[in-house]
Amino acid sequence: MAMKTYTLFFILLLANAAFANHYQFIVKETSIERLCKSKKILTVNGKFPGPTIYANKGSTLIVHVYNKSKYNITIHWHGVKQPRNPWSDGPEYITQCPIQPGSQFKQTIILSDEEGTIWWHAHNKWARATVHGAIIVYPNPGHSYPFPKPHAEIPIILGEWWKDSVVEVLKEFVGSGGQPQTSDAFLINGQPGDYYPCSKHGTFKLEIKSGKTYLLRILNAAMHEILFFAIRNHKLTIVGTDGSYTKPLTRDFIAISPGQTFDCLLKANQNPNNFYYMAARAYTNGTNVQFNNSTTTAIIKYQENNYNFNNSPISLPYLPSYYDTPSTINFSVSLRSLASKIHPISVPTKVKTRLVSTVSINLLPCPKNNTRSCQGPNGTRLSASMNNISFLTPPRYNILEAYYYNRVKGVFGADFPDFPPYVFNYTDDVLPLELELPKFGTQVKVLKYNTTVELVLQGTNLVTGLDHPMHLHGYNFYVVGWGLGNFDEKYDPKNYNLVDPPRRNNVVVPKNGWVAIRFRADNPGVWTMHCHIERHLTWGMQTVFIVKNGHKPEEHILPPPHYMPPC
Ligand SMILES: *[C@@H]1O[C@H](CO)[C@@H](O)[C@H](O)[C@H]1NC(C)=O
Ligand SMILES: *[C@@H]1O[C@H](CO)[C@@H](O)[C@H](O)[C@H]1NC(C)=O
Ligand SMILES: *[C@@H]1O[C@H](CO)[C@@H](O)[C@H](O)[C@H]1NC(C)=O
Ligand SMILES: *[C@@H]1O[C@H](CO)[C@@H](O)[C@H](O)[C@H]1NC(C)=O
Ligand SMILES: *[C@@H]1O[C@H](CO)[C@@H](O)[C@H](O)[C@H]1NC(C)=O
Ligand SMILES: *[C@@H]1O[C@H](CO)[C@@H](O)[C@H](O)[C@H]1NC(C)=O
Ligand SMILES: *[C@@H]1O[C@H](CO)[C@@H](O)[C@H](O)[C@H]1NC(C)=O
Ligand SMILES: *[C@@H]1O[C@H](CO)[C@@H](O)[C@H](O)[C@H]1NC(C)=O
Ligand SMILES: *[C@@H]1O[C@H](CO)[C@@H](O)[C@H](O)[C@H]1NC(C)=O
Ligand SMILES: *[C@@H]1O[C@H](CO)[C@@H](O)[C@H](O)[C@H]1NC(C)=O
Ligand SMILES: CC(=O)N[C@H]1CO[C@H](CO)[C@@H](O)[C@@H]1O
Ligand SMILES: [Cu+2]
Repeated sequence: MAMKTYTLFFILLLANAAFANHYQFIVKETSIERLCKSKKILTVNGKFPGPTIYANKGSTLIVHVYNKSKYNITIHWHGVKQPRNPWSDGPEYITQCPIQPGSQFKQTIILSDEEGTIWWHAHNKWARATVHGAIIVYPNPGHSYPFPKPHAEIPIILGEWWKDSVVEVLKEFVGSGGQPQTSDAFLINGQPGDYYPCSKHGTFKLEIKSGKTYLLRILNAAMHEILFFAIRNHKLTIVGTDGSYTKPLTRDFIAISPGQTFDCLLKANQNPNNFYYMAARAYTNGTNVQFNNSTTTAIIKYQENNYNFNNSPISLPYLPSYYDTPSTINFSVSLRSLASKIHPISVPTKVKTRLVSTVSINLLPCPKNNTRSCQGPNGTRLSASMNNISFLTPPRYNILEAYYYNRVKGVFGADFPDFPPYVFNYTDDVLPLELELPKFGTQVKVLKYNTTVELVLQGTNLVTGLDHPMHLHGYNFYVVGWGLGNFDEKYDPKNYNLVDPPRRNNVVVPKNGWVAIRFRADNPGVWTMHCHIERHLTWGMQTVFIVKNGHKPEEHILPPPHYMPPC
């Protein structure tokens, strides 16, 4: 027995030696040339997109973040559950105070059952526009993918770019009360591509070999837009999402929301003498919502191809129209968990805690002393809410430390409602204007350890119906149901998928529709849930779950690290 343990330990050591377990993240301003000009942006290690982290399933990483910029920063490990370790989760003023200029924070990233592609990004203000990168989690040593081993793996990071500094874009946005300045480009691996001025030379190029299969690890790091993504003449076979495997799903295009990831197999099975574009552009279907309608591209070249692409015509793939809601819904509801013997799932079948929350856009009346700040519809200020509460981020402390030390009163309240405070026809075409006004507050929902939660997220047509990609920290959840219109608690649960629902950390509540998610609250901590469309988050579409400790010591939040950034 002792011998066996020893051997296992030795093998683990060897296997883990393949990847670094320690990373240094230097946050600093770096000049990057895009769209004909050079601009200083916040980066990690001078890279844009930032460095990729490689790890084995279940390993623990240490990332030492040094802030050598003049801005506050925090880093979140998106899709990492961080069992019992909210201390390194990252959202500013929720689990920590920011890492201030000149200071540092050693973060511990505890991987558990995540396998596939997840990512990291800044989680304060709008810094994540340029501070983000992929995390690739490989199967445990001795295990393989539940699909044929790909010839190579390529991160495809979709992004969004402003010519102005995002700090200024955010300031102007908050000051105006209206919509943010639309972005100037979308990006594939940091590059806008051939359809933007001065960008041809930098266009990302992927070389593939006829007959081989490639694994594209696609993530959407854009700030505001759900994106359609496709490759000319090639199909994509989705095999994973948000760090969990799916049943293979083969499609001509994908729809990917900010915050989501997809692992897709690409077969090099087309005429090698052509060049092919991969391309992405926005999807949004709301009244008076502005977005940039341009297309970002990258080029696929076969190794066997001897032509010079500078004089070869390249064609774009088909992408659905900007407003094509049915296509996005069709795609996202077609996903199924792999749910195999080796990759089992455990969907809670008995629900102890039932919650329903609306997700709404709201309007605020114009303050008399600052009418310039009212560029929302009809001279109002735009806002957003869950269960009619527009979330106020604590200004001077963070919820985790306030909760853990039980010292600081008044940082948050525990009154997030279990159900919408007012029941109405949420998705009616015309709604009374008085309903558009939200309340404000820092209200959390406290959950008992190990309770089984069903949360129905109900979109509303207040101001405008829109899709909302809702992201939960600290958990993966199962998407057991969805529908258009209003959730009907009598009939809809009968159609739930409790057999192989997709396991995700970010699900789109469809425009004027709902989704039902389930999870077991077995990770004590302070975990935010919010819309991953950045302007909606800024407007307050957010809440926080506090999951209490269980009885046993191994069901408690881990002790805090020796050093947490102070406020
Ligand atoms: C979209 O981006 C392009 C290229 O930067 C720019 O020319 C155009 O004005 C933008 N469109 C909108 C609607 O902002
Ligand atoms: C994109 O937006 C611009 C500016 O609003 C508009 O002129 C153009 O027609 C739009 N293009 C498409 C393809 O919708
Ligand atoms: C936009 O959304 C509405 C539902 O709110 C839908 O009826 C309409 O078909 C969508 N537009 C398109 C072009 O799909
Ligand atoms: C969803 O899309 C697939 C692939 O395009 C198509 O075969 C299927 O009919 C669509 N399903 C619905 C319900 O529209
Ligand atoms: C406007 O008044 C509110 C409260 O009366 C105050 O908090 C705010 O600072 C004032 N804003 C300006 C621009 O004076
Ligand atoms: C809610 O509004 C929709 C759209 O106007 C309508 O079709 C539906 O019948 C309404 N539901 C109820 C229960 O009134
Ligand atoms: C939200 O709360 C505000 C303030 O109490 C109220 O005026 C509004 O009608 C409420 N809206 C909804 C949808 O509950
Ligand atoms: C959590 O609840 C499940 C089902 O009720 C139970 O089987 C399990 O033992 C519980 N786990 C703990 C640690 O309490
Ligand atoms: C703006 O005001 C008009 C007239 O009162 C109203 O019909 C419209 O719904 C309002 N728009 C919004 C987004 O509230
Ligand atoms: C940076 O964080 C500190 C600590 O919370 C805060 O006092 C300061 O105002 C922040 N700076 C900016 C520019 O937000
Ligand atoms: C200690 C440290 O890294 N300080 C840096 C903080 O940010 C300023 C502004 O960029 C730098 O000049 C300092 O070197
Ligand atoms: Cu949203």
